[in-house]
Amino acid sequence: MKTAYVCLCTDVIHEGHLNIIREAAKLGRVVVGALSDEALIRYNRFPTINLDERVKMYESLEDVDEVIVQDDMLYDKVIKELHPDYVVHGDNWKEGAESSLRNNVIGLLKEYGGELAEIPYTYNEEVRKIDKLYKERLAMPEYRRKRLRQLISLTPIVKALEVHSGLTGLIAENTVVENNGRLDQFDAMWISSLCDSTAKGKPDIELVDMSSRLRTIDDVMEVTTKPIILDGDTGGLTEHFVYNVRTLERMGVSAVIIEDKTGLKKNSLFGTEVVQQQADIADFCDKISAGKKVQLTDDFMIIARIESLILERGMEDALTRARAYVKAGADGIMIHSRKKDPAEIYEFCDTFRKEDSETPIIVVPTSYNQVTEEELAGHGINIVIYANQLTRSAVPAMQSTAKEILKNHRALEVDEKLMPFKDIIRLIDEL
Ligand code: SPV
Ligand code: MG
Repeated sequence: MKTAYVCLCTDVIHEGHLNIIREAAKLGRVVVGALSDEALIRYNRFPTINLDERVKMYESLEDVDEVIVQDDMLYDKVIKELHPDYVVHGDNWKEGAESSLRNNVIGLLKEYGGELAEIPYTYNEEVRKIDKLYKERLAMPEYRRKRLRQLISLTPIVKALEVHSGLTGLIAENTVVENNGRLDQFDAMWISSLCDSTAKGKPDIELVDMSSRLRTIDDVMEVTTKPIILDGDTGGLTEHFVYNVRTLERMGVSAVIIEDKTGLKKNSLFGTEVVQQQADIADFCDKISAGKKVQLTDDFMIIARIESLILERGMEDALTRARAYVKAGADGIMIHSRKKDPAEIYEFCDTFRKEDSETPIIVVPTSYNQVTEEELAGHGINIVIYANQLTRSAVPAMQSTAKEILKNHRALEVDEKLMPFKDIIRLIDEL
């Protein structure tokens, strides 16, 4: 009896999947590989049911003889162990980033004469509808909110990209690249106070009020499913912060990060070049505790951001604050630095991790941008935030375009640097 192997990474079985399995059954004994959560989150949409549930679901399908777990996006291990006569897949992976996985499978099968059977992908109205419903489910607050905590336990380091609009949200949501044969994507979104303010032409001094910030969050949420970390600045008055925690939690935001500053907040990257005052430890602890007290789910996270290194108050001060904030209920610690060298960040993380192996650590490597995600994870860091790079790439591009048009009294010269208008009108799909 021949073996036909099908890897599935779906939460919802539709006609397209059933068709692939039916075709596989014509070729031999059907072994389904359920892609592990760790592999799935890099490759596809976030799972709404866990691996055990997916395995049970696949086992219940007619024509499926056995279900195994495929714990890597690449088929190497599975193919080497199983030596299937056929790998069966929809033909929709011939193009785009997934084609690298296809090429890898072709290479592996060639080694022993296995065959790739590609089934024309069913993409009818019903399949389209199921696909859309599945995506919309992920955008619901109860799914989105808990996803950050799920990611922290699933991946060595959660990668968050700055967004400040529906369009930048779509970039964080949809950008997928191939890296050494595997696919990769961002895990989460950071709604930066700097970039949200900049997009509105305002300075980053808590001038853009919470109603406006909520509007930005809503614009992003309308078109995305990935979890949101809000830059909550100082959190404002404790009496106001508790209301904002409730609102953010209800909307489906996963975490708010508040920084231990008081008075007129300026951007941290100014450091000591401007007057900035760090909050009293006890007052800031009260703010954290008050926020934790009012939240209704276990999903929502209040993360305390320590500004001691930014304000040159020393490592001991940073560590003292970290201990106090965790005791007050903080669900994570963000440690910030504007040095070019990551040494002080690593010293903080290594010391903190010796005392506390659990509390998530978050960093924003804007100035020390040479560090890799792997190095950060090696120092016990759980979330890396790319806090402003989308905005910083857009501003020079727009300034240069404006100058070119002014210089040439027409738009011809600049056109080759621009996205073709045929593409911009198709960038956003209609319902
Ligand atoms: C932001 O992105 O607004 C931040 C990070 O708070 S930083 O600009 O580095 O202070
Ligand atoms: Mg900020």
